[in-house]
Amino acid sequence: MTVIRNNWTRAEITEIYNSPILDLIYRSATVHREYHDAQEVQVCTLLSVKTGGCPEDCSYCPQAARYHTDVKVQKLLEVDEVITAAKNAQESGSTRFCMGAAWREVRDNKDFDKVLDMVKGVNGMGMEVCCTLGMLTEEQAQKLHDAGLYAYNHNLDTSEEHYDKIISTRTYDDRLNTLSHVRKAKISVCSGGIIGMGESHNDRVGMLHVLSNLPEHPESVPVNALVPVEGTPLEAQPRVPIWDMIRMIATARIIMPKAMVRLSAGRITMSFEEQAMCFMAGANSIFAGDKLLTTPNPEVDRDKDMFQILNLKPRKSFKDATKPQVSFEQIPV
Ligand code: SAM
Ligand code: DTB
Ligand code: SF4
Repeated sequence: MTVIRNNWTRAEITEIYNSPILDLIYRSATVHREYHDAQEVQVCTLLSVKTGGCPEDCSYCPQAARYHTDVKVQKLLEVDEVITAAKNAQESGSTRFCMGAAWREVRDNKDFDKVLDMVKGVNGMGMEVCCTLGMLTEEQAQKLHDAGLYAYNHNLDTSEEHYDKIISTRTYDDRLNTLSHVRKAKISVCSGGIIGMGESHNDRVGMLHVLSNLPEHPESVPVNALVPVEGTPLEAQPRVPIWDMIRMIATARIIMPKAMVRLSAGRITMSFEEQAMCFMAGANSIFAGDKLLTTPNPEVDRDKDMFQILNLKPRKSFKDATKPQVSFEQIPV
């Protein structure tokens, strides 16, 4: 059995990332099969509960107030609107529901109380509930945990060296601190990044190095391909080569064998064959539904066809949890 290591060196990760592509895929597919059922892919749904008007300057993001994009500002949704969306997601076969807010950080106010109610509601339905709300204090993480939050998404996005070319309004250490608050509150950690933002291969290795050397690996590592959005500084970035996506996924799988590696943003421009290679390399989750937070994603029916062709089956919720919160019969895709 491949051992779980938290002491990978940058040189070792570089060597894996640069190995001949077919050898790399063979190795990652082997590690994947040691720890996971290779036919199983988790289907997750995203909902933007508060959209746009964000004070941060993340160059990739259509929700930053300072860039002129087509995104319409939408204040925090009502709890019942969110519950209805979660029910629809569950009925179409989703087992994780992730709520995103275009906030720099959580503030202790009525909006946060409302998010806590959303978390309670979705957890009560037997779905893995996840949030991505920006920076959190230890106390806020604890409150989310007490409300039933299962996972928190907070991406490192890129390497520490490339970070200030992408974002200037918060630091890498801010991100790491939030991750440690999430970990301390016993919430499952979801953290990964984006490729295709003008970073070097070395930057990608750098990000994977930080993630794989955390005291505990994130349970979930999203690998996003940049979705370039008109009006953002990265609007003209070329599409990231599929081979780079595969190298990223395979390397993440090899160095963090137990993590769920999520083939996240960017599927809209990928063929079934390209996505199949990503699953072969060890990706085992997708976001379903025709919208991510604000950008397009493949239609549910198209993904159903893909699951059928590739003989994939949706994974049940709470599979890795020591104590399943609620036992619930899932509706198959
Ligand atoms: N505002 C919170 C934050 O930044 O932590 C949560 C929401 S934010 C939209 C969640 C993540 O979405 C970002 O960290 C980034 O990795 C990803 N993301 C945003 N825009 C993207 C884009 N155009 N393409 C790919 N990923 C993107
Ligand atoms: C993550 O790593 N990818 C998802 C989720 N975490 C929140 C979000 C991708 C957002 C893509 C841009 C958009 O739709 O606004
Ligand atoms: Fe705001 Fe998050 Fe977008 Fe950055 S990624 S601009 S913090 S919504």
